[in-house]
Amino acid sequence: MALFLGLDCGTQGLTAILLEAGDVPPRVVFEHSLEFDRDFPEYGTENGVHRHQDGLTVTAPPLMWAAALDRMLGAIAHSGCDLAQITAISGSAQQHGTVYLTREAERVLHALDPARPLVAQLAHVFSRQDSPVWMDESTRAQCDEIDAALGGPGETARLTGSVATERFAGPQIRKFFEQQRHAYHATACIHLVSSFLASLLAGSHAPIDPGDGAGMNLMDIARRDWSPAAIDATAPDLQPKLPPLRDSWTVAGTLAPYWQRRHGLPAAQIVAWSGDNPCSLVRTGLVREGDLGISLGTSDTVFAYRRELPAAGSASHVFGSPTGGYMGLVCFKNGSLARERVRKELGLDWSGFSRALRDTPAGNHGAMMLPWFEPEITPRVAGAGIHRVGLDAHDAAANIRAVVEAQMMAMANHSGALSGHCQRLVATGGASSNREVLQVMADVFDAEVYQAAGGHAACLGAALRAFHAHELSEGRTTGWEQIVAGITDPPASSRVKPIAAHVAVYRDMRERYRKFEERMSRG
Ligand code: XUL
Repeated sequence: MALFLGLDCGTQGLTAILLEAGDVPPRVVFEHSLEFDRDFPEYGTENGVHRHQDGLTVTAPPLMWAAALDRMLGAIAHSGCDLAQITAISGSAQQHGTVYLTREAERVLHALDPARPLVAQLAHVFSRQDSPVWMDESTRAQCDEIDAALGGPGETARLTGSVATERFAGPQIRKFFEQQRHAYHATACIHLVSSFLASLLAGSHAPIDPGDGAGMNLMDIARRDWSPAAIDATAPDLQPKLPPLRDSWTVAGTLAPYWQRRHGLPAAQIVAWSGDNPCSLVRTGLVREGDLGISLGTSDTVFAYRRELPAAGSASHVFGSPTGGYMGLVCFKNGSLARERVRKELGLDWSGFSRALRDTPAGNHGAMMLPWFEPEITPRVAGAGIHRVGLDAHDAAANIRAVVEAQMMAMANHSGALSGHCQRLVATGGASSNREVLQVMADVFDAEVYQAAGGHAACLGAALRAFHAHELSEGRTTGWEQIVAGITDPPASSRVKPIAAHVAVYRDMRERYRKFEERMSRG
């Protein structure tokens, strides 16, 4: 039975899923995760990243991602699965991060020696040892320059799907050009994390897909091709450094001889990788309009599928959907790390966290918190800061509720344009297994919430994309509804219904929260 491999390089770790699919309903047969901090301590990351002293710059070593990929394929080789059945491989990665490669990279990728670990051979391929990642907020000046060159934020959004955005690849590339001009000119190719890892697997430069490509402020969102105007506004001589943009179902090559000989894997198809949010869109079954996806991961994101190109707002983004069409997305930086911080500071385990939500009333007696443990993306808040009203910092249960209510109210308030059309919410990510959290979500959004079955949404989405691309390459035009049938439907038993009395409480409270947020984000 054919196997399809999905990989997901998230902020904090790398996950793999082998999916059996084809003549039988799709089924996960192997799953494995590596954590960067725990499994690769030599790179000295904290939650998968390096935070710099300015409080704004956040990077990660691309070599660490390569080391993880090598170890993961070794684990797959020892999984006991019938490796010969691995037919196609695709992937998902944290969005926006950029990887800068020298001219030497192409030759090295073609000639990887299976007798030596991957990282030992990548010493000379990087023109920049650190990759800025999605948590980086250090490019405000470059965003303003790009917006000004393109005719203002509204024009940048119309052209690229987003206003110039700090974490996006374009402003990051501009900063690199401005601050490390020599290294910029020594760069032959700039990849996203997704296309970089696909390139390692294929042994040659892989394309970028419109799902992840839209997170660069460089792609013309309507044409799904590079925008010469946006490229000119970003940095000189940039066009030749960008990999081609290709459909998400493009077969970029076959698994390079390095992986075949080193790990005994077959010459499987390498399908273009995409971003983690576009892959989660597939996994949550959002291949048609109607549902709103909410991912509670390192970042919290709200997203929806759109057939026609929607307008981007000042906080929302439009990406290409890897199924064709578009996806709208709003991203919040203070996601799982904020929930974790409060839980740990108050000395609770996860069952204590749930108990705190059960023991406190909807609306928290009017108490509210702005949980900006990190500078926030939505709304844009340049400096970290926790703000409380009517909330005793030592009241553990009330603080837990305050964080969850704040996150849900912020998501509901900022995703109005997306949620307006949606009938139900599909939640995914670590915290979605917590029914108390989902109850707050249902009450704040006034909508039924379902939990996507199983974890690792982006990874499974990548495996489903590998399956879809393989079908196409065999001339079978299996529709997306068929591809996701039987695996993405959230179980009916996971449904959480809104409670009318709570909905009424949050209707008022959302407005008070909006004003509180507006006041404090102005500084
Ligand atoms: C989306 C975003 C994050 C990362 C997290 O715009 O920045 O969700 O993709 O991996």
